[in-house]
Amino acid sequence: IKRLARAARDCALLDYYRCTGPDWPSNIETALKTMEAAMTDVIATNRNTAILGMGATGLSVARFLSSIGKSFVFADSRAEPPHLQDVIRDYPDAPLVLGAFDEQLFANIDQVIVSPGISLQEPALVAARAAGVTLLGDVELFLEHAKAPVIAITGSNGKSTVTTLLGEMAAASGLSVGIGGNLGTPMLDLLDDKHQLYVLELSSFQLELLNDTRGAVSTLLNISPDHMDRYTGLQQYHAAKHRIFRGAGKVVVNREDPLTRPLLPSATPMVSFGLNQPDLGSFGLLQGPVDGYLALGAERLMPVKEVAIKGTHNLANA
Ligand code: UMA
Repeated sequence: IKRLARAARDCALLDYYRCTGPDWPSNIETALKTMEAAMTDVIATNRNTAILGMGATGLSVARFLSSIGKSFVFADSRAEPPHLQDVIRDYPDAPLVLGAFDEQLFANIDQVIVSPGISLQEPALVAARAAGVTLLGDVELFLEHAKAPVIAITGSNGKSTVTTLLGEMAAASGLSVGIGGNLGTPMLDLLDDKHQLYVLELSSFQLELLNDTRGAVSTLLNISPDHMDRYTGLQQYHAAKHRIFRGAGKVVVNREDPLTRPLLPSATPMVSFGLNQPDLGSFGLLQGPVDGYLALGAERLMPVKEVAIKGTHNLANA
């Protein structure tokens, strides 16, 4: 490309306008950077925003948007959602729309923050998306504003245990850590500039709209059929779960569950865990699950007998 550009104008493609430096407004590099900045601004200030769902997530989104001075429409498909009175009290200026979602709701809306309990197959959401409305989840907002590294954990089983263990280990080592997500505390309520680390449990519902984990350490612990009322089959559930690897900076995989293996460029650092004997740089068990050791390669980390949480599956979680 560079050669082509030089042949055309005797300068690099990104300096197509000869003599303009990167600080010139007409410089293509500058324009691209500006565009990139605008595109990564998930909640663009000049866009009309709706929050769908008045559950724990919807309320956390409302608190977050209010904290950055962004107005919103609040909607829930139920006639009497559980936190309605709190919403009326705390957001007297926010238009409220209750009852089944319809296309009218999105007529003047540019972006919608969708709560995880709402299916993206809702006909009104499908139509809104087709009409160009941006659908976002709270995780996208969270990742845009989190200033500390993020560990993102999903899986069909054990994700709450692993999130809790990891969070407590980080806290015990002296880090200020925010722990939550599907586990309980909505992730936007965790945002705090003093945190040095976030450990998030993410459900398949929360992952459905995620496009970029922005360099997180991501893991998919295991996959077995779950929430099959929401998905057309295992393949769709699997696809939702695997979104956790998009843009990951490092991945941790279960070498005994091939469905968890991500399709990623080989340059992405990868660590594996399993209940079998680990290779160099991987986690596993030495000398079996009864009298053996949790190990990193050949290095014994801890006797199995000292692991307080019982059950072989918890050795994998540990
Ligand atoms: N609902 C409606 N209409 C709406 C909005 C919600 O009928 O307009 C219903 C949903 O169908 C659902 C219920 O209300 O039955 C709650 O949905 P929600 O999206 O408002 O849920 P939140 O209160 O925000 O809680 C969500 C997670 N719940 C779900 O994904 C269903 C909580 O995980 C999570 O702790 C919380 O966000 C904070 O991140 C719970 C859960 O059951 C524990 N998760 C499932 C799981 O672990 O298997 C995925």
